[in-house]
Amino acid sequence: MFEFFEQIRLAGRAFSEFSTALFNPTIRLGVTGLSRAGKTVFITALIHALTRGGRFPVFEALATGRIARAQLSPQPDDAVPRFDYEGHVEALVNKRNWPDSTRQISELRVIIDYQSLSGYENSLTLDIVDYPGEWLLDLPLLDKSYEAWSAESLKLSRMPPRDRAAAAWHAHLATLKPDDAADEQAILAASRLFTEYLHACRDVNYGMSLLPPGRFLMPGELAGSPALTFAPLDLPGDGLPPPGSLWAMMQRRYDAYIDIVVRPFFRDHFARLDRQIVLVDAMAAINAGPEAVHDLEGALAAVLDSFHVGRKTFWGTLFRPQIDRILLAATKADHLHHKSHDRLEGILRALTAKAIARVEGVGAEIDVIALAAIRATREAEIRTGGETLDAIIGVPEKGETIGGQTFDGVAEAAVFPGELPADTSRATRERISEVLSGRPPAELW
Ligand SMILES: Nc1nc2c(ncn2[C@@H]2O[C@H](COP(=O)(O)OP(=O)(O)OP(=O)(O)O)[C@@H](O)[C@H]2O)c(=O)[nH]1
Ligand SMILES: [Mg+2]
Repeated sequence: MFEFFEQIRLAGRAFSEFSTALFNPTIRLGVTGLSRAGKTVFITALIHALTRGGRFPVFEALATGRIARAQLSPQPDDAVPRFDYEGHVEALVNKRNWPDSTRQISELRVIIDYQSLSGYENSLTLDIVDYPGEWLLDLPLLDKSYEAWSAESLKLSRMPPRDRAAAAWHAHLATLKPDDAADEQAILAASRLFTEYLHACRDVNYGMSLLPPGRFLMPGELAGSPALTFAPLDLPGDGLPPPGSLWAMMQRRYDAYIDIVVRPFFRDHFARLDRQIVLVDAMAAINAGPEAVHDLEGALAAVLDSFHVGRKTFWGTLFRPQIDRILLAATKADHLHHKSHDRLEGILRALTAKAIARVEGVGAEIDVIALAAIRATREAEIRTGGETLDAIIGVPEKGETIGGQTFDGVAEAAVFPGELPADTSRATRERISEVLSGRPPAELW
């Protein structure tokens, strides 16, 4: 059922581009993406292909030589968990299950020996770092005050469809007076309702992506700590918080979040990366509707801005981020017929055009591709009447419902994913949303 790195045409091109000119013998490659984007599957497939001497095109262009061998090596950072490659291969290949969700940073070192065209043996040390994209969304907070963040978060939460998810939190917020004495119970309630709102936005029905602070959704060992117990307040446009007030307390905790969570991530991880792959599940947003697509566009702009922001802040000048190449990849392309891959790529390109222009202005190169790390489907042509339709056949997950039928995790389904809009080069975001919302729903054969 699963075939690692099935040669989806497009994956090759940009990858070989992406990995050329590696003069530096040690490369730190960050792989990120929002939750469920496909990070774990992608890294597992990448390492599998490398260590099994796969014909995977990534490093073919590495000095246009050939890979003699690639092997795993103990990873160098003592404080970072190892990427559980063996566990994930076991799940994917032997058990035929998708890997469990991962909620923290992890790392793996691969040493690649290759022969260059001129016949020399060379070796490249590749450190692959897997971290949640939600952490990137936090980077703009580095130079944002509590007041500015509060105002932005509130504004966003008052726009549809977020306003519906925010109703309970807004009702509580209306009872809070920023200048009143700080009250732990009120802060706890505000923080809980705000976190529930963030979770609701992330829910499948909304599919929202733009959700800082990232750790509110994946708190890890910080769950329940004061640094994660705060929420936006409806504040006056200017002024200072009275000492001992609710406002002062929220502000202090927001600052603690920056100190304890955001700055160490920037310094210890982000600023040390050389290359970055950002995986995007554009299909999920497209399926959730135009609002989710719009929101994804905002989240991607924020993600790409973090490469830009990182450089111009005080912290950026101290720990100069050195990422010079960014690859944006639309994942799970095997959910579409290969004829639509160009279009998926085009959509991702259109969604990120403005943000890309900004990042390129600071000297990082960006490329966009569509790829499938794993091919879990096959393509077929189905004749109905006089027409031949392109279909995708696969096994929907247990409990998944398509076209009103609920699947048991064994039976196959054929879907017609429909056409993605073709010409996105000149298209504006509104145009894409309009086209997408008019897309016929997937049909069950
Ligand atoms: N068809 C297909 N599905 C994929 C592919 N990659 C990922 N998926 C699906 O997407 C889900 C999430 O993939 P993961 O690799 O676990 O995603 P992640 O970004 O590591 O997710 P978190 O660890 O939860 O942040 C998987 O369980 C699969 O259902 C792919 O190449 N093809
Ligand atoms: Mg993962």
